[in-house]
Amino acid sequence: MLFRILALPATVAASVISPRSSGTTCENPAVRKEWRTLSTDERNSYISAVKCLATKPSMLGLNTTLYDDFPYVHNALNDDIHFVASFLPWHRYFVHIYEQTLKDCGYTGVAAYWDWTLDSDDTSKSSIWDPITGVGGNGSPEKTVQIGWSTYKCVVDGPFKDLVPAYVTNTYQPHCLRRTFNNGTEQIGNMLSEAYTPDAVAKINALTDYVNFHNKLEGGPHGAIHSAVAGDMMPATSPNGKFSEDPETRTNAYGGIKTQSRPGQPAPAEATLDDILPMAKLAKDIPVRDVMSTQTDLLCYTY
Ligand SMILES: *[C@@H]1O[C@H](CO)[C@@H](O)[C@H](O)[C@H]1NC(C)=O
Ligand SMILES: *[C@@H]1O[C@H](CO)[C@@H](O)[C@H](O)[C@H]1NC(C)=O
Ligand SMILES: [Cu+2]
Repeated sequence: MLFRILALPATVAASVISPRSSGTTCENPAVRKEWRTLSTDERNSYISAVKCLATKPSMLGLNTTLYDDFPYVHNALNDDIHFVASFLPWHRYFVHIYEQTLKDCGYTGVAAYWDWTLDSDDTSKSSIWDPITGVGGNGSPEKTVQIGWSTYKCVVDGPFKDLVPAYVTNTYQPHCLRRTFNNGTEQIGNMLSEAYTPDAVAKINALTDYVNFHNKLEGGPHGAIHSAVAGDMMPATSPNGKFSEDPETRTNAYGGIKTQSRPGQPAPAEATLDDILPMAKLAKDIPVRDVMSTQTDLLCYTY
């Protein structure tokens, strides 16, 4: 399963604009919850909805499931949405679409996220991996899958042990859900937690320059969690639930490179709020400015 929730604070004192768009009907924003604060019913409802996605047809016209549409689109757009200015707004919009799709499949709660900082003392022992109250644990050496030249460990407990993700990158290759907890070597160790301790995340949140903030967040905690869980990666999410310590100035702070910077290529254009977030038919493509605030008709949530 794949869900991410990223806050989009940070900033540069770019423009100072009210955090709410005018005319919003977002009077009572949904309050997103950390996984472990969901009630048993909410957790079960969430898990059933993820499983439901895996029983519905693709909305992209693929011969795979609605569940697979999300990793498929995320991967297809990989180079357009990572290490560029739109990393945060794109993922914010993507998570919103995922949440809506879960609701269409019967989920009745609010979007959930995993606060990595709560586990940084010993990530591999987190209750998030619990087979009953969590999402199941590490891959098992007892059940493996061969993909290309590599052997991967399959998740064998918890609600997603029978999930069969269809794609490896964008190649059709149905396989078990894979996880290989690690610390950059073969060891599990503490799963690169230096990058997402409460302190490390607080330092990033305190950055006032959008470009700096986005680079440190993407390259730091976000990258560490991807690498440390490995395999198909799992429900990642927000290290940082808070929308912003300084919404007045931060809401419309945006900038940086519009496309990835490549050696030998001309320098990328400067990103703007009018840049379009591509969603590859999963939803409407919209401009960055439409997701700069979470308290609008479109998004309407808080933490
Ligand atoms: C689905 O499409 C893939 C190509 O993307 C093909 O390899 C596979 O055989 C198809 N599966 C079914 C069940 O039609
Ligand atoms: C990984 O964990 C092992 C065992 O705990 C430790 O010896 C090693 O230094 C760790 N490596 C990193 C990069 O944290
Ligand atoms: Cu991504």
